Amino acid sequence: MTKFRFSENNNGIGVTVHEADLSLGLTPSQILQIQELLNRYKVVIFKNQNLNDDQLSEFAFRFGPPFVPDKNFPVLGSQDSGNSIVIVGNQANEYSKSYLGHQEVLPHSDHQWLKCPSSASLLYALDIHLNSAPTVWFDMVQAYNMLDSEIKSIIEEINSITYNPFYRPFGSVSAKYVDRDIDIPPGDTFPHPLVRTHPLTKEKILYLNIAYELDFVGVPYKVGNELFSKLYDHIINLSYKYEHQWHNGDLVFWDNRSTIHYRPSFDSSIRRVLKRVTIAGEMPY
Ligand SMILES: O=C(O)CCC(=O)C(=O)O
Ligand SMILES: [Fe+2]
Repeated sequence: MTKFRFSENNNGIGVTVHEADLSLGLTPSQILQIQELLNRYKVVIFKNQNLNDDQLSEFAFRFGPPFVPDKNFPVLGSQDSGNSIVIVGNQANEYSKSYLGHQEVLPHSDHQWLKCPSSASLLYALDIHLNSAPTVWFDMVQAYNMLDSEIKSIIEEINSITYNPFYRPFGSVSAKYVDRDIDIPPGDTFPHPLVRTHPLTKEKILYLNIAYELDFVGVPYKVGNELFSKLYDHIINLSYKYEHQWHNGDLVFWDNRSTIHYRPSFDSSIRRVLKRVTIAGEMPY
């Protein structure tokens, strides 16, 4: 087979690839096709996969090297050093430890607080029971495009700092514009452009999470806080989203530069276990 058939979802974000058995490996033209689909649709969905850890990593690392956590800067799963596969689950089980529990996970891009945040990630559904939570991805290229030109010109010049939530008790952080005169969150910080450029598509991206503590470099608190709440409302009301209802065997590959993702809370007694593999990225520009 040379190229895969695919069908797009609504709103330009999300595409489902048909009749792919990723355990068989990929031809160069299929790898290029999937990269093109990721660039264009930002979230690429494969159904009914049956992959062991080697096959999962082999698929993922066609698209870039593994993201390796630096022990000085905590991230999800970095306690298990050396393993590039992290369990995203609500019940500890035979798959070893489990992370992220059952609580709401607010809209964020992974590792935005690091010098080099990851470029993309994959979640592979292993054990999903009825009525667990979906995952929702927001298209942050469209979030940028939909801003009015005045805001665009203001934010073009701004760098933002996302504070590492893993220095705080797990699950205790929610979106908050930081007042540096009162409290500076712990940990080293790495400012990044609030409007970043996608290295492959050259598109501009509103690079802003609405999940963690953050601020804008050199911007007075009041001005920054107002700007943040405007951008927050803008993102919350964005219609360019893709919501994925999980089934066992689903593999979802997403662009972590051009999207943020969200998960609602769900009943802790409903089992929901996925494996996540993450691909390294560059310093945003
Ligand atoms: O559980 C989910 O749906 C998403 C979790 C998440 O944010 C992640 O794996 O990066
Ligand atoms: Fe995440």
